[in-house]
Amino acid sequence: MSAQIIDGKAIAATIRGEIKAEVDAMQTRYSQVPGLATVLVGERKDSQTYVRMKKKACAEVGIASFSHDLPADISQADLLKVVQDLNAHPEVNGILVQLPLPDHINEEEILSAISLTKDVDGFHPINIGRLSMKRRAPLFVPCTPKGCIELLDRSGVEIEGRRAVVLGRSNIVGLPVAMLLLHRNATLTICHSRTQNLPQIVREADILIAAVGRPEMVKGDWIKPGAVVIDVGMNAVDDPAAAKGYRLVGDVAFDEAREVASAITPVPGGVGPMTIAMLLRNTLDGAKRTLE
Ligand code: NAP
Ligand code: LUD
Repeated sequence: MSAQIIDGKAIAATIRGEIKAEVDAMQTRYSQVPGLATVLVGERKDSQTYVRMKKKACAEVGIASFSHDLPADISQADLLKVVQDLNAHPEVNGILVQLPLPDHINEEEILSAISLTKDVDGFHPINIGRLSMKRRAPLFVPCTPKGCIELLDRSGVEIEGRRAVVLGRSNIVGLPVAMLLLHRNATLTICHSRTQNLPQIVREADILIAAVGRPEMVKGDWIKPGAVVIDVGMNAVDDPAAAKGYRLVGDVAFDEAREVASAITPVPGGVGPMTIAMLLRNTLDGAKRTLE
């Protein structure tokens, strides 16, 4: 039997509709809308694409966006100054510093400089620390991990008590999504590049979150029959038949996995649009907190 396809694109569109209604209400009641500042350093094509999509999504729901496109050779001090100015800017409720930053920039120092109340990516060490502890609420939860949980919830997938396996332990996806699953009472296994017998461990998963950045690494016969698969991977692979010369694939061999899983996210159209929807949600929530 073929798996249910979890349509992240459609779910994200529903969420953007919910956000737009709340932004409209805020505008009516307070004559104010939420504001997001985007900080893009350098000219990486993928980062440019994602930031453009984020600004377009802001416009669609009525969130104001403030662009800061900065040269790749900007100094640490100048970038820090941009962040500090945005911290003080009254119309900015959220600050997004798109990652990765150039090698000469100290990422930790930049992310730590973002005001806790404007940290809509949830990457400030204090927010990550709170996310990782019991009963310590972070002000914001990172967007991609939050989007993964939202996809499970809106697809009616039970998390509590189930075996969850997370592939990857990065600061932006693997680690925070694992913490969220733990808070929701999953029984958790985290795998990484030194994990032994990976296929065997993946076969235990009722819920599999793949975030390794290896095209189609997870094969159909690694999936437990009936498992739910959330594929975070976004990998460009050469494809002469495609208009751009490449196509996007996930970390999971989709065609094989869909024959075994009960539900699975596609790439594109799965987690990606949810990352952007969660950024809008966090920006709106930040603005609401400021007004209250
Ligand atoms: P990352 O920082 O490169 O982390 C990759 C993780 O996977 C690391 O923990 C690494 O282990 C582990 N890993 C790598 N090769 C492995 C292997 N052969 N077996 C087991 N584990 C392995 O990547 P990331 O930023 O988390 O991103 C992961 C993927 O998600 C990428 O394709 C990225 O483009 C995509 N992504 C998508 C979204 C979205 O919104 N859809 C958002 C963010 C990222 P070690 O820790 O041992 O090195
Ligand atoms: N840095 C992110 N760096 C990279 N895909 C994203 C992403 C949308 N500070 C900071 O936005 O949250 C972040 N905060 N990230 N990412 C990756 C990561 C960051 C990835 C994919 C998409 C954001 C997305 O919308 C579409 C999809 O999967 O359907 C396809 C887009 C396309 O190129 O066609």
